[in-house]
Amino acid sequence: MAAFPEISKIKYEGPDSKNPLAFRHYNESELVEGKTMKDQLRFSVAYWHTMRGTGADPFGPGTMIRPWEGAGDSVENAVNRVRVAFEFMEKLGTPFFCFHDRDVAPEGASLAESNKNLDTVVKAIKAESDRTGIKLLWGTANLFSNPRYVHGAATSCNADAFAFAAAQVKKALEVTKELGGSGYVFWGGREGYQTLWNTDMKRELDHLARFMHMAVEYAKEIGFTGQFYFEPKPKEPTKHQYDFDAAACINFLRANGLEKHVKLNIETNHATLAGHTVEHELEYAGMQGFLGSVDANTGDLLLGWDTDQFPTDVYMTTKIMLAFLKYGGLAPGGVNFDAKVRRESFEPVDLFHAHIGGMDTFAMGLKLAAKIRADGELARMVQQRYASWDSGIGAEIEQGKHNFKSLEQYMLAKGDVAPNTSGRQELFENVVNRYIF
Ligand code: XUL
Ligand code: CO
Repeated sequence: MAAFPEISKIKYEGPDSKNPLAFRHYNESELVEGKTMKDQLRFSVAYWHTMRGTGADPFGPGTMIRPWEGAGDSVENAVNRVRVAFEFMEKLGTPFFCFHDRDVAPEGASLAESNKNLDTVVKAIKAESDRTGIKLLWGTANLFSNPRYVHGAATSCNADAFAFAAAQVKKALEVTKELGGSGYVFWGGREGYQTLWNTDMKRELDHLARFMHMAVEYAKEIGFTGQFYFEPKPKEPTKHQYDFDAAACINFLRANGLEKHVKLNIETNHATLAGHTVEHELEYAGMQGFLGSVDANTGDLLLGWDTDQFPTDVYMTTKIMLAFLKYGGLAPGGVNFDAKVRRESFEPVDLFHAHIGGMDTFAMGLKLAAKIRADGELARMVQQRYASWDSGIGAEIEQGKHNFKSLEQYMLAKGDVAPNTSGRQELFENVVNRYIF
């Protein structure tokens, strides 16, 4: 029985459509910079939010109406939920999905039982994936919900928690490989601390590095060739997460010899919680060769926590896609909607509205980014701003022909800096708006 009987395949109807269950901008076969929108954007549904989100918050229980959830947290229901997930994705037209091990299958009474449950559900996922062509973008393990991870997983003070986490990631890598996943994500979960009084930070970070190396080694052993990603997040659940932002993550990877194996999965709301913007994080990662994938959502600037809302801001998606086009596209990463419908949006159809809005906003962002790049005006204006580096003293400094003494000579002879030109921020903003409206 269909879970969404009243909804048929969501189609592209063009910008003038008023049909709420149609795309106005996401036209999967339309070419942008030589690739289809489908291949440029590589949209992914997050299993944990879309299939497991209940709407519970600290003040009350779940509110979501999900008729297919009748049988509760059983393996049987987990298998049935897989069919619902694929019906949803088929109707939506997303080519990928992402999951944590514990999103798709219930945890059993022992590790062996949990693995068995996972195998049963993965078999169902494999069948649905083969039937529909919808693939796993990346897999991951939930190393934060179970109370055994109260002090973290790889950074726990309890070595057994580290060992259990290792076993869980081993299995998660195996199923990710089995499903043909193109990546594997490490998000810190509870890897961080609440107070330094009880924390040996150096020891915990050394353990985290060892843990990641073990994952890289095991991937090699089983022939998993997907991309590893590290996902920055500054706080929540711990006060101080070790994977604070792109800079902290890249430093950790380089300091521990992991830079060849791991790129970053940048999440919008995590960037803003770190006091950055998503474009800052993408540019920072991109310029150093660490740009991998994106967890698409948005926060609420009036709230200081991870609200994981669906993105509807075209300026933001334009900036995200500008960064990705600049650094060579998203593949093997993608645009994963790590976003949830609001607690008040509890009907199944709201899942469609949320994803359609996010996909259209990203499609629009992609088209605008391509237009901005094709036109080249903005790039020319930036280049003009740095013109003093293109010839004369600037070019000589960039070529390594100067030192402090020669520059002192240069300035003694010249007297002072050539007049600065205006930054023209408002003009830049106006030029961007020219593409947008
Ligand atoms: C948590 C978060 C995670 C990761 C995967 O804030 O973003 O869902 O994306 O573990
Ligand atoms: Co995320």
